[in-house]
Amino acid sequence: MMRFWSKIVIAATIMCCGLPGLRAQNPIIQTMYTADPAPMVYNNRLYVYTTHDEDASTWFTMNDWKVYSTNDMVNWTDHGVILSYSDFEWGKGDAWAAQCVEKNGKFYLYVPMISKINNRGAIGVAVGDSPMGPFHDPLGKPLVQSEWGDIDPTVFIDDDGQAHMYWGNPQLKYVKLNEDMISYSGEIVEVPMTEASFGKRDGDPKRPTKYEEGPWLYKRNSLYYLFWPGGPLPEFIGYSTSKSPQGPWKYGGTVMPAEGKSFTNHPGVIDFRGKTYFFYHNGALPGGSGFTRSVCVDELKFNKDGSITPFKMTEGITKSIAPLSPYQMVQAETISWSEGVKAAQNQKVGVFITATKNGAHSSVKNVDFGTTGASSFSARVGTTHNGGVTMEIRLDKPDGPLAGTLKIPMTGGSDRWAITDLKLENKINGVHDLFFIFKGKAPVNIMYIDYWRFIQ
Ligand code: FUB
Repeated sequence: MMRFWSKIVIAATIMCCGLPGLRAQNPIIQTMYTADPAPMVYNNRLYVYTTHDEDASTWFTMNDWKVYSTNDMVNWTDHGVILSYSDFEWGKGDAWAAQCVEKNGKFYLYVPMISKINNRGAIGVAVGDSPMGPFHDPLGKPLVQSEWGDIDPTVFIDDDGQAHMYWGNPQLKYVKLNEDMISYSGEIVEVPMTEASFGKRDGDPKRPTKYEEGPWLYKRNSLYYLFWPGGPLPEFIGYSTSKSPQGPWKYGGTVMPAEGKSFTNHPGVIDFRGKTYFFYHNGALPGGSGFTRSVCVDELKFNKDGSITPFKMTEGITKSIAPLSPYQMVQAETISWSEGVKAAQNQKVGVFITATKNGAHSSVKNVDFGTTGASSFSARVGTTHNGGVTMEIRLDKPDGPLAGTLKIPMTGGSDRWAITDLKLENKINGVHDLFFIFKGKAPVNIMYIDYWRFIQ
């Protein structure tokens, strides 16, 4: 608990710092607070599992896990809440940093939470048939639980099929998972916390090394990397390397210095279409703090010898790596950048977005209309306001050329929707960024939108 209070003090002292210039694509999710990113590639699509800081949290108020995905590194689709601690009979709270891995078409989501069994952290595993679940708890009990420190699991399946799991704060722990991925063999190993492995921390006899929590196991060119948030707080991200997934680990240095409004950070590293991406979190959204965090991504570059030169948080990946087709149904919660927009989900339509104020906007990047071009537009929308609510479609910038204005009919609630069509005055050809500008006189909750598409 002492540790948490010291975290709060540090959070308060750095609250004023902010992250000047951090805009553009980072944070990648603007419609709610997300943290603890855990990327996974499946079927040539990149998924990122996140935790979820509740709005206006002043503590780690975290009840569920979410997943987002992208095909192009700039437009991210929100797949909603996929699991909560309350889906575990033994779960009591604190849906903290998780990781999902795929094996033989099954998805294993390793999740830490407080257990009802002894009121302490424990790690469970939920299994699903798709990256979005539904997930269920096959064990009905924790996969691992000791007296202390069981948080932040990372699981890596090596080329020989063996799955390795690390976790823990402040003690790093390790175990080999069995073939079934829901049990383990051998004793849980307490990794020797040596200065050679994790660097020397000054000033805290209880934590002699820099390692704090949140490990991420990754392999590149036969070298294993363990990325981890390090202290003293605020957390930087450091790394250690080894020729074996079981160590011994050699401290490599800093990957990302501590920065910004969040006193925690959390690494997730993945290869996707020829590049390596480094996910982390900060407090850069409006209202952001150590308890209202946001997931970001940057490219990770290695030196020739495999070492990493430290780099600072950036504005993110600004260039799309694949076009977005406007002629398929595009979920409105596929977003490159948004302001004044919140994501929600219900039984009726799944995930959708709400424009919370007049002038709020959402956008997608690199939309390829081709040479035939688009002649009309259709969207599933709704509002509770009677008249005067519109959605402008603008090209390339929030105040770019107006392609059309959709009038939003009053439907009466987010459980009632209308599919509304618009004939465009001029065809749209070529590649554009698209901006949807939501307009209405009401002070809050102007309208909601579930999906959109253009027609040729
Ligand atoms: O998000 C809750 C906890 O904060 C995570 O489990 C840690 O890694 C830190 O990010």
